Amino acid sequence: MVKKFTRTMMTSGAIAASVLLAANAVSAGEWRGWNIHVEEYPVSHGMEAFIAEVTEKTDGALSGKVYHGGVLGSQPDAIEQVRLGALDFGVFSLGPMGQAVPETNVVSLPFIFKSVPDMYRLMDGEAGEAVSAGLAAKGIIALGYYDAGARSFYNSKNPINTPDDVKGLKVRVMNNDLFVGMVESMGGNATPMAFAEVYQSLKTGVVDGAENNPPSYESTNHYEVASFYSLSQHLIIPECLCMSKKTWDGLTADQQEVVREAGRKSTALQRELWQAREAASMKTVLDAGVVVNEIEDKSAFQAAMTPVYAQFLEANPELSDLVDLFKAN
Ligand code: BDP
Repeated sequence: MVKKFTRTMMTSGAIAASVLLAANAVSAGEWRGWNIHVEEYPVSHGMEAFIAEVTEKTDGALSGKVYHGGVLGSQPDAIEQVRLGALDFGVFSLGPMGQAVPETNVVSLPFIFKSVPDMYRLMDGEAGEAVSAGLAAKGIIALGYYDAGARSFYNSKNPINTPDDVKGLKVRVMNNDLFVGMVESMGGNATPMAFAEVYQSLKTGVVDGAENNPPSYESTNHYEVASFYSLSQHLIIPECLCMSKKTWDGLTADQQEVVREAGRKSTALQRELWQAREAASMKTVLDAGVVVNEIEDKSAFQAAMTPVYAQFLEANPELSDLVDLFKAN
């Protein structure tokens, strides 16, 4: 009698599961990955390579789908969803992660890295481990730090050669008070805004400019509506191939090793693709007639942005050792 009852329960459970499957059109256990970029982008290729490797190495026991183009929502929302386990993985700029994970703010300080190779070295070493520990404490496992180059200002009004040229400009920034302070330190008006809204806002004059790396400036077509690109290179912000700790904790030790290795490989691939894409994006915008100006001596920008450090350390005194660790290397 008891046996029969159990079997009946299992059968109805299985039926319920398959109904659920059909409704979601994703197989059970298939991970969902969030990506803000278009499919043809180094981040996107890195994520696809990651999930392909995980699937192959586990003979399909683990699999997933990457949702490109931000269709699963805005970046700040997606970060929360990965923390909660509603999304399994994603690639996030550390820029908008500061709200949730204070340690990530350190890499959002202007000119904290001297160069992109320095960023690699630091993120792959002790300093990066401290950031990863901060992420883990907030429910996110960092599987690797992708390259996002250096961010520079662009706008529809005039070339920016000195901090004074930013005065009065309405500049879109990522969602983080640090970036608001950064633009205000030069007398500009900062507007935090979702990435997806920037093109229209530039076009209609809601903002005069924004700041980003060449591949994002190009792939979003922002260059069509803001054709002065000034190479201030004030921010070098890495991106994190992030997995939800909830998903991670459900894996066996062997599976975790497979995922770690796939993360390492995907990071190496993304960094390689990034270099080529940066050059290609610069060529595209130059061919389209964008006025690009180099800023040989960036010391005036560095000096103007110095108050950002003081404000940050005043609000986060416990992070001053980490700031020093990044600065000393
Ligand atoms: C791009 C980052 C992306 C950000 C975007 C932005 O790859 O994660 O959302 O900048 O400015 O470079 O919002």
